Amino acid sequence: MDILLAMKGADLGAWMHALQTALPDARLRAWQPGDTARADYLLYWKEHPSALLPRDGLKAVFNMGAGVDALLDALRNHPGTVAGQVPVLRLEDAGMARQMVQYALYYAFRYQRRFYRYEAQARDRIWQPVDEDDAASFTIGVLGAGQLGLPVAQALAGLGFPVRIYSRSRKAPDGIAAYAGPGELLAFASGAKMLVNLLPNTPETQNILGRHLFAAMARGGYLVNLARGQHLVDADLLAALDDGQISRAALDVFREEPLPADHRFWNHPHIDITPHVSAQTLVQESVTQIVDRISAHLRGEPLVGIDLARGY
Ligand code: OXD
Repeated sequence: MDILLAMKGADLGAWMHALQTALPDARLRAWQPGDTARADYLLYWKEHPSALLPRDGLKAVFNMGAGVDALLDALRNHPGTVAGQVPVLRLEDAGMARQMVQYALYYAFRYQRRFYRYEAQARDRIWQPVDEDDAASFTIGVLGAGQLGLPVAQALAGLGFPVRIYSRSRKAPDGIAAYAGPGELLAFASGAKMLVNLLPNTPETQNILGRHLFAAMARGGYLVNLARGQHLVDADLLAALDDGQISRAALDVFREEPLPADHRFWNHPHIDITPHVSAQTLVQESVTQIVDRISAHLRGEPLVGIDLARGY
């Protein structure tokens, strides 16, 4: 079996070691420009789209991150790729949900308990309690009810926050209020103290984090964007922060990455920035999943890919 790794920026030594340990007989190779040779499985992440041209034996493409948008763009926009010919598989969580939960909980507490204000006060040696919100009145809206959104919503609800969830089709576990589709978006955001974005990046969801949504939230609310920079209207966030409608935002993703040195977000006193690290693809967890899927396929089970038209 030939496995081709076309994964830009990845530590290929670590991936190859984990794969070879799990599949001792597999032949592994790293993609190089011009490589159109046979491969049974392709592991792809942000590499040049020509890695996605047809090749003998190809049975599936694995997307090696949480979001499939970059892979779908490469498939659609580069002529002659294997789009529609072989399934595109996403990793089912692979340790990413756990990391997203950690990130979201950290900011929920940081904002609800106003830890950022105590940090600022401590720099000036100010000993002064500030008004905090009670968790029971700190309503959090989670946008996205997929493999990442659902566990985040459940974890927040388990800690006593009132939680709502927004998605394309209504889905939410017990105890979480579900809102579906654009017609319910403003009702979902209405009075929310914090929004956490975990939506897929599709034409319908781009620019969703904009002034109408912010205006529907409780005054002085908080925003946490863990999905894609394309979801956020940067100028609307800056205006909402200046106006006080939003108190603070935690941003892990940006329209342009790395965030350009002259971007206004960098030095904004009310924006917390992290460099797209909210959930990283963990080698061992991912390899275990890939090997399980390949083994099931070798036993004759079909490989079920994502819906390319829907975009996630
Ligand atoms: C992503 C990732 O899709 O980093 O953003 O996995």
